[in-house]
Amino acid sequence: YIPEPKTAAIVGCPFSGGQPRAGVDTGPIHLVEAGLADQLKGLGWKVEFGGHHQFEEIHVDQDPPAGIVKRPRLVSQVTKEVAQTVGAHIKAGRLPVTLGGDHSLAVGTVSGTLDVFPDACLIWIDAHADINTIASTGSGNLHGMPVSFLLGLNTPEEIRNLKNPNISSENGDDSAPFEWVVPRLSSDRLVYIGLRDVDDGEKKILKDNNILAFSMHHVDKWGIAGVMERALNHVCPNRDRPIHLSFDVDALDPTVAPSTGTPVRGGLTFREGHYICEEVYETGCLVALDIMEVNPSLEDVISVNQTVAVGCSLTRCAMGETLL
Ligand code: 4U7
Ligand code: MN
Ligand code: MN
Ligand code: MN
Repeated sequence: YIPEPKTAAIVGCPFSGGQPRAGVDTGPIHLVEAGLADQLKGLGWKVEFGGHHQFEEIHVDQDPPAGIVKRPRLVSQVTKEVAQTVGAHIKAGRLPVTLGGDHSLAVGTVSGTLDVFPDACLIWIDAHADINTIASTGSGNLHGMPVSFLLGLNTPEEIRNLKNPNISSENGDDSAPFEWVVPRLSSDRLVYIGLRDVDDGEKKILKDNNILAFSMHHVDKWGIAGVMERALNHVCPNRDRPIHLSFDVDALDPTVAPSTGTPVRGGLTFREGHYICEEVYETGCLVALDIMEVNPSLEDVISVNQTVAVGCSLTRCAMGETLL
């Protein structure tokens, strides 16, 4: 699946609407300014980068919460555009590298991948499961919910109710937020690694849907090599299915990636994180990559530089950098 000649497209997504903390929208700018494009060129990739995505704002007044769910219109509109962009890059033979921005963006990136490769599998690296539904979310932050939309865990009625009856869109579009999402992901093509902060409601969803998840406990028990082998054997048993890798930097320990909005101690080491990326590259099946939740406005300059550098090196490892 690796395009020949090796061609990548950087999709910079300066977006923070899926969670409350400002600053995560500057993540992609920092990653690009750190020289990510040149670093990938150094690995033999042709790299396309036409500037960061320019999202149209929806004023908060025009986007009140739907029940507890915050900014449904904005996040839906932005992720819909991202889905189109990511899908178009894959169709054109490019590997999209989406830089976040908050993890709600993955509603878009994964939808874009599944539009082109409906049989693709999803490897989700995160401290969190991001699988809260409209019914289960306690925070209402959409960066904690993308997987529920991709799997179709929300009912049509729940999605319909995300639309505010008092607000009509300018272009006469009467659809509800996220009604555009085709839930093409199946629960047996999804695997998690790195979990350690999963809400009770999410634990039940994972069980009910029989979703394979490796927490930090499993990483301790089997080592990252044992976990990766099990994970790949589950979602990509013959190493021939397209893989979408969605990497939330908060999967890493906060000592490794401190500048992120929802850090949780006890995370992946520097090497464990990079090993995951190296193993995915070795399958030859990677078709899309997300690097998410880098927030350069959190912590001190040293922490920010460290987090940005780790985002770049994870990307390089997923795109073929080797130690020898
Ligand atoms: B991230 C949370 F309640 N589960 O739903 C929620 F703990 O993309 C956190 O993984 C979500 O950073 C974290 O808000 C989203 C919370
Ligand atoms: Mn997370
Ligand atoms: Mn996440
Ligand atoms: Mn986070």
